[in-house]
Amino acid sequence: MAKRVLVTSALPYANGPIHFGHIVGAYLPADIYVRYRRMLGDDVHYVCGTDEHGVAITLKAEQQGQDYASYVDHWHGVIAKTLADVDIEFDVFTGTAAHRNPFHAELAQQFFQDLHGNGYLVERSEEQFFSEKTQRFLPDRYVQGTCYHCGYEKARGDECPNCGKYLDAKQLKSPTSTIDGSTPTLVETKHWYLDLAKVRDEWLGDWFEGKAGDWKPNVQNFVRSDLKELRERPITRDLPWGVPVPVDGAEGKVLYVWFDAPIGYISISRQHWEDQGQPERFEEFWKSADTELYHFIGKDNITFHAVVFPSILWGAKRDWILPTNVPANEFFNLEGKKFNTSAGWYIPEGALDGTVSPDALRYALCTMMPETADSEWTWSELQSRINDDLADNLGNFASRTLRFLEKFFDGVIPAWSEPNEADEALLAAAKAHADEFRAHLDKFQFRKACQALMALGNTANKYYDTEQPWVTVKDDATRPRCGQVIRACVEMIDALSILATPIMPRVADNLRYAIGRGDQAVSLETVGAPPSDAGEITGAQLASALPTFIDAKGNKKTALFTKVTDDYIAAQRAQLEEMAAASEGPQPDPIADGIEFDQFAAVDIRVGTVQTAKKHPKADRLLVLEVDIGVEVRTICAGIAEAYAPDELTGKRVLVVANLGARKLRGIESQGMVLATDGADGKPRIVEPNADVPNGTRMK
Ligand code: B3M
Ligand code: ZN
Repeated sequence: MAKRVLVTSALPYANGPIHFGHIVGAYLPADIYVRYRRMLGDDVHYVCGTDEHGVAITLKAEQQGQDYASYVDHWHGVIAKTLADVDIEFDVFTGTAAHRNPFHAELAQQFFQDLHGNGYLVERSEEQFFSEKTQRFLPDRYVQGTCYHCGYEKARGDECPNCGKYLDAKQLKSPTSTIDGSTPTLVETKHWYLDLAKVRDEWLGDWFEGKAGDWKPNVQNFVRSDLKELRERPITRDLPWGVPVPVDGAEGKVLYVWFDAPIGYISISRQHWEDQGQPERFEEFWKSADTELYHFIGKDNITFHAVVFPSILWGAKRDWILPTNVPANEFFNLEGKKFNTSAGWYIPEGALDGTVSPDALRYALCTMMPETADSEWTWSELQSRINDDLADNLGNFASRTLRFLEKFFDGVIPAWSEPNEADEALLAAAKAHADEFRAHLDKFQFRKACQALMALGNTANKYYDTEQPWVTVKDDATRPRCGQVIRACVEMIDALSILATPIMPRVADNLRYAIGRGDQAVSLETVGAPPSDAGEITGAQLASALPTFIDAKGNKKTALFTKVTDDYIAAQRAQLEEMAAASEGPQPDPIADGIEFDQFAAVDIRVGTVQTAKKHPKADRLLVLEVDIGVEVRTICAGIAEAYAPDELTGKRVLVVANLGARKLRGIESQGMVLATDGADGKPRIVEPNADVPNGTRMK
């Protein structure tokens, strides 16, 4: 019987790009799981969208002078594309903002009211920072100040980026508003809290423990310690963007982003079935106790999915289903360090294009998945997985079988006939690998599922080597046996394509077209069974179904996978180091103490042109310039010899501080100063005025 299955991945914040760490944590495993369950014949819907509310978003949009809706639209598009590029295929990908999802706000408000009515919300007034200057409250990171744990000066109102502790904004030292720089005052405001301890005592604790053993160990351990320390969580904010709090007198207040975001899974589903013209399926899925519900997330989202969201679903008391499981992954690093775009520690867009196909990338990422502990991307691991596993194992088996058929059997796949013991053993081994594969995926062990796929490849390659079809083909007496062996190899390509289906969907398709089964349904049940149609197969695409590529000599070739070269890997590593080094360049100096306008106006800066330049006879660092500043010609000693040869300065336009007292520099009187700054290499650079400004013009 087909089961109803809902799969979700964490709704990515529409607030920046997503990288491999996110993909391997929450999207790739979900997508593989969805394809796997579909292959089992289940009725699976994969639901996702962008998370479009919250302070991180409003603050960035305001800083960039963009309206909130256009800001989230931009990131929605970028994120959707990144996910599509690795073939993450959702049934629906919308979001939580009102203009993208007409059902979201109403549903989130209904949850709020249900929880309120059922006694799980606590209402409380408390003081909160307020900017008199802009007349608005300053929740979370709208305030910054000095951390009262570690002394870090730019701690945010919700969290200290230095020591990682959660903060009570009111206790920050020297708080300032991040939007207007003013010192905020404390003003009384009303907020609602979710009484998690009450839910835990009534139900949550028993529910969670009742499923002990189902949870992945990382989730189980994390939540157990969380449950002990549950406190009330504020679920509203004073903000101009979000889902309005549905209570009279709550103008200007919205639901906290972490309250409305998981409800997004439900509202996005609703939208999905409305768009499909099957609105009745929404409740059929979300309110039937036997629907399975899986949330794929990264470890930083465990509390919200295994504690807070179940409490919201249960506390509303409207028969919403509860998560069947929350397969959370740990963190994914890059070559030993956290992915960090601003520190230059990331894989630049396009780095894999033309070298690593989306399928090869999916497979490699899957083998590196941080399932039980943090893990990392290394370039050498990528190379081994593609070359050793994909090219030498899978690719080699497929291509030698297909080319053999083309060469010795005129492209006709022989009938399955008179299988011997070795063939029976081969089928039994294939079935065993398929069973392992299934068991691993049922437990969300994606790395082990990859190993089962490779084990099947090894079994198939060994069979080919042992049976030596290249020998048996030569003799009429053994040729029938050769035909059966190569047919058995075709059945192994079939089996490999089936196990590859969730992980490498395109490769699986290629393989199935290669053996003439491109249009047939894929089922794990058939792996290891003798072929249902034992006759010979004509018209299969064979090696021409495999992807084409241009080899080093410029020839067009086909191969299931192309190998990754040492040069490519070395270049990627070098590029990573370069990007990191470049981003460590000089940090801008802090802004100096304030001055009055008069002080600025007292500095007389004139536009000039260098007439001559020569080396200072006694100082290597200095050049002696004659500069025409309109009113007169000045002699100026400038510390720029390190960066400029005297010749290249003649005719250069400069800015000169003209009323600076003259001073002698190693014997030559310098009558002013040429404005310069430091380049990225730390060497001086002359500041040049606009070309059409005459000498002598004063800067103001
Ligand atoms: N947007 C956090 C994240 O992207 C958050 C997840 C929401 S899931 C309902 O990691
Ligand atoms: Zn701190």
